[in-house]
Amino acid sequence: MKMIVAIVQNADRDNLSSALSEAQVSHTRLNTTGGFLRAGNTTLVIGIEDDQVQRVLGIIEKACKERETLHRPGHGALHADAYAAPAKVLVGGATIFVLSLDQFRKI
Ligand code: 2BA
Repeated sequence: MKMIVAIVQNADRDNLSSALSEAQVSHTRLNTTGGFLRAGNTTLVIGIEDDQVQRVLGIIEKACKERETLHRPGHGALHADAYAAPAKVLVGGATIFVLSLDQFRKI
């Protein structure tokens, strides 16, 4: 059994959630905030059998796009110069952790 933790952009979360549901993949959506941009993103928690991991990673890859966003100085991690120009930052498709689980139980 594995747990996939996938951090995705809010713009992709509904498409991804629908695709996972269509594929009958149970998942939980958490509202989260990126530490660098300090903007909202979504973290999905997915408990899955080992042999389904690649299928789920494929669904995530298909639904999540890379996007350029502006990091505005004064917001987030960079506070050095309030007059500095916004910097372009590439975000996504998804940041994914695949963890081995000792147990998976529903009580
Ligand atoms: P944020 O922390 O808000 O980061 C947004 C984007 O800013 C990142 O996109 C990356 O392109 C850039 N970035 C992050 N930290 C940076 C730094 N110290 N210097 C320069 N640029 C930096 P992604 O890599 O696609 O990450 C998207 C979101 O995934 C992150 O949002 C964070 O919530 C999560 N994430 C990424 N790597 C992680 C990690 N190793 N552990 C936990 N969460 C992670």
